[in-house]
Amino acid sequence: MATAPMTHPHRKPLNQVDPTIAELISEEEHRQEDNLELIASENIASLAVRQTMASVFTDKYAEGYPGKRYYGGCDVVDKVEQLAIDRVCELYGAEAANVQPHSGASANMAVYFTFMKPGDTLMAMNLAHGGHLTHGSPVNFSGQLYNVAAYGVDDSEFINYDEMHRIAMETKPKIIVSGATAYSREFDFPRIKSIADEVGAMHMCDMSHYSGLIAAGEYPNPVPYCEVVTSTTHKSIRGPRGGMILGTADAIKKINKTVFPGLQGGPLCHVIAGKAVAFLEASQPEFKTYAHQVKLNAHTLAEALIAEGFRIVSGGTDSHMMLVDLRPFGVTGKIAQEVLEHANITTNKNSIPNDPESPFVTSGIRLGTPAVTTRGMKEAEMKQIASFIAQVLKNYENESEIARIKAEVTELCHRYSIHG
Ligand code: DSN
Repeated sequence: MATAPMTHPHRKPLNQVDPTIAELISEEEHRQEDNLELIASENIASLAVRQTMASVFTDKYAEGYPGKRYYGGCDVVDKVEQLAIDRVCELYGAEAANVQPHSGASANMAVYFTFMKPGDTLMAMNLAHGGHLTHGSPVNFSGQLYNVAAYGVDDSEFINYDEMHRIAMETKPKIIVSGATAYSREFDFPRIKSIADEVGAMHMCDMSHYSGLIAAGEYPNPVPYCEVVTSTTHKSIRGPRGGMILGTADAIKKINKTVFPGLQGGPLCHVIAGKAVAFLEASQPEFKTYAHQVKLNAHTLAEALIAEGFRIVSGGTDSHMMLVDLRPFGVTGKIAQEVLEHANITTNKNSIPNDPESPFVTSGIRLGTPAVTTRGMKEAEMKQIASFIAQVLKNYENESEIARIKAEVTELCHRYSIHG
């Protein structure tokens, strides 16, 4: 009697192998579809990027660099990694690049390990004014291994470059880091480069937040003013989750040894392939239109929130993000994040400069427009979102009002699907 051919377990689809994870993927897809994503560091990767990430490149070991690998069978991944390097150098006008860092944090670590010894001075933006954990926070390796000199904003809530200059002269840092996670204004890269030159420091920019805007010419490009530029690849640039380092040929030659074999083993070839796709996408005219709209949307959202009675830190934004001071509404960042989530609006609580609340409570939320712009939303929707936020925070103890607003948010989300 003939028997039905068996499907080899290796060929079975996910829903047959692991229905639990298949169901959780579907749950997350629905969450993303039904929620307004306003976390400034998140975005929605393209189908092409996601397909690449799920490709056979996940199977390949390729320690080393194109043309200099430790394992055989690397001729195809060599082409992929070289393509990613060439495309990213072209995109930002960089001499050289390393596309292997698994994250922005490991990219920053590779630069510090290459150019500093424990005890050397690292100068970067104060975390409480918008800097990042890897810019010298005491709970991070960067604050534990290095002597940290922080610069920040003054009463105008803009960076005080005279003060940065004074601190650099006094502390003589090895590296001055520009870039931030919660600073919405433009950095003056030529000024920072001149301060760095004067004190004999290297200028490194962590452009993670702004990298998509920079690729599209919508934010100043730090590359001509830095020895090294690090970035994540999944924020405004809209690629796969990961990191990268750009720099002079000389700097990247040294950094390459730190990334591998210094810090990492086999590169994530499937992610590097996804980065190559994202760099191609970011070089297209459609991406310029997208990045322009991201900025326009952020500006519109900030203005509409001001009209609703909120205070925006520094009075506005030059980028994709803003910090909202919630004190006029009498709510903390912690409460705002929670109640907005009940109305399907995803944000993160964030300290504002000189925040009287602790970092676990905060007086602010950080908002960004990259993800909602990817969905196709424009100025009219930003005004609607500002109104939703104000309505939620004015009625945060009123469950039926929150439910009503949630229904309107969901309806807006369904008009702008994450699937395009
Ligand atoms: N977690 C990122 C952000 O939200 O800005 C920084 O690493």
